[in-house]
Amino acid sequence: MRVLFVYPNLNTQMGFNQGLAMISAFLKRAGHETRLVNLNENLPPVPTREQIFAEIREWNPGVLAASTLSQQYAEARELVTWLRGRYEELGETPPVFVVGGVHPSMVPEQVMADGVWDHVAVGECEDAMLDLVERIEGGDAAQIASCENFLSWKGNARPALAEERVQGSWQRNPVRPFPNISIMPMADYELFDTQRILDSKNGWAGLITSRGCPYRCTYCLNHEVIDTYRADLKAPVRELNFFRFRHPEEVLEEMRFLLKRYERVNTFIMDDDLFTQNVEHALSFCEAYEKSGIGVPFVVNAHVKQLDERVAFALKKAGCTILKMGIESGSPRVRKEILQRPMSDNDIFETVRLAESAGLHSSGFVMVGLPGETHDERWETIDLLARLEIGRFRSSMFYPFPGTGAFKLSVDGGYIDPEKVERLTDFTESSCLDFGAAENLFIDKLAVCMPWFVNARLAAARGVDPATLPASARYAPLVERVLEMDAEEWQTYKLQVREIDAYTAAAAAAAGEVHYAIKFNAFMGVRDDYYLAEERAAERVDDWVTAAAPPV
Ligand code: B12
Ligand code: SF4
Repeated sequence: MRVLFVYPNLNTQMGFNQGLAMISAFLKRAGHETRLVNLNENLPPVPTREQIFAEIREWNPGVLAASTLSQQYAEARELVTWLRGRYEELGETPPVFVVGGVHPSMVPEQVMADGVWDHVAVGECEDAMLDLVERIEGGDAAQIASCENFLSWKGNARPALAEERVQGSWQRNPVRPFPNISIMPMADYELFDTQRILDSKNGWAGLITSRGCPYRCTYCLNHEVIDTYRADLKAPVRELNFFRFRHPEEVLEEMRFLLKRYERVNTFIMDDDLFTQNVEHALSFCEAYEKSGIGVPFVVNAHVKQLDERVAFALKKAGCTILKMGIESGSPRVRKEILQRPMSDNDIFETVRLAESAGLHSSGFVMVGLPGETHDERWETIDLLARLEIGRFRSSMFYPFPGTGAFKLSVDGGYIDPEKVERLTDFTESSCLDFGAAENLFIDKLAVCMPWFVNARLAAARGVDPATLPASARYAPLVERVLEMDAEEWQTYKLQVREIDAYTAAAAAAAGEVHYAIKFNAFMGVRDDYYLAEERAAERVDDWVTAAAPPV
């Protein structure tokens, strides 16, 4: 059968979709044909709806399958609603419409209630999608409607009237066990315009060596995923085999393929939720990678509660450059009570120090605008970053993903702004929570200028006079000015923040001051030693900065 995938990835970060690439590999291995409509403004030309419709009619797939995260879902639903309308106008039968991915997995009943899909997928679907496609080919309605991992209309008959497409008219079939990722075919990179994606991501290629995570942070998908599998399979967590690993040799084979098939791959991003969690897996991968001689730098994710010293040094030896970890908030209360992410300040300090002593560049994620967080607790995040002096940090606006515990906290606390919640496609741009005008303004300022706030607090964090730490003296007046601005003045000023940051950071660098600059994207604060070394390596640094900056 022919399956046309749609990835509605507009106005958000560009990304290769591993999930679709894996499903496509499974389908192709079984002899089916696949194609992709990848909607992203960075991959022009973006086809219009009419062009997509024309492609469907020309290629004539049996199934149209969309993959969506939460912020991509509205686009997918609107496209399929429109396609259904066009088929109706022509009196033709449309393909079978299926949707899967993180959003449908988190709120499947809500997605089914939209009434536009024939099947809504829950969980990891490599085997499940193949099974569904083959049942559709078989044509037996009862078989199709009862396929595991899907919500389907009873008798495979989507009611003709919208008012009949309600709870009770569909069945929710249980999920099947998690697929065994150690025996899977390689992701289908040919499905995507992979060379163009790699080029637009500066040669950074994402790979996965494990799936799953043992934690249950309220803002992440994993607690809901595991609860769904536990309920459906009626088994305790330890029997579900959620946290799974690929054999290092399989990952190396995929890396070699990427290097041979595509040009300019210069960094591998290991997109595992937590690469360092299983010490044995991490050590065996590092050893195999080092022996392989592939030698391309790579970056990994870690939890601050789990970085074994042997792993830290093995990572460095194997070529890992950056260790990324979730810090999320500077307040231990917020981490424990709101995020369900109990970790002490000490855990954070020890892990960052260990990473840096092993020679890894440390990188932390923090969130601003959390529900239930006080104004002072927001300052705790700034102060923790200033005390930590981590290599870099990325601050994101908190976005409550439907189906998560944090979404419920946001609704129960009365924080959700219903107008904004559907509209946002990229949650770094603004918050969909409402904390009142004054606090909303403060949060927006934090999100845009977090590195300035951190720089201003560096001296206090070290307990020294700002005069002895000039970066604080340099940035403190900027922060004071930002804090004094009302909403109107801020709206104009914020557009100039990158520019002001560029020249302020250049002056701080010329004077040899420890500081963070906004680099790589609008939400990343990078410590001077790292970005200057990188700029020097790329010979991009201005002459006058090179002359005045201290040796790295
Ligand atoms: C790698 C990754 C990225 C990469 C690549 C993203 C990509 N599109 O693949 C990068 C760094 C670019 C990225 C960016 C972002 N990410 Co991200 N990312 C991940 C991560 C860590 C792994 C995703 C992955 O590859 N999983 C492995 C594959 C095999 O699983 P999968 O994609 O879910 O697919 C399976 C099922 O979902 C299902 N399925 C998927 N599609 C379909 C379609 C059909 C028809 C069917 C039947 C089944 C099906 O079957 C697949 C195979 O098993 C996840 C966390 C996680 N554990 O999932 C977060 C995650 C997906 N990211 C998230 C977010 C929020 C983002 C950003 C918005 C962050 C930001 N502020 O910019 C951007 C959005 C960019 C974008 N447009 O995709 C959230 C999404 C939450 C939500 N409810 O939508 C997640 C879940 C993390 C979290 N906070 O919980 N991300
Ligand atoms: S540790 Fe990371 S991947 Fe695991 S549940 Fe928490 S946020 Fe999700």
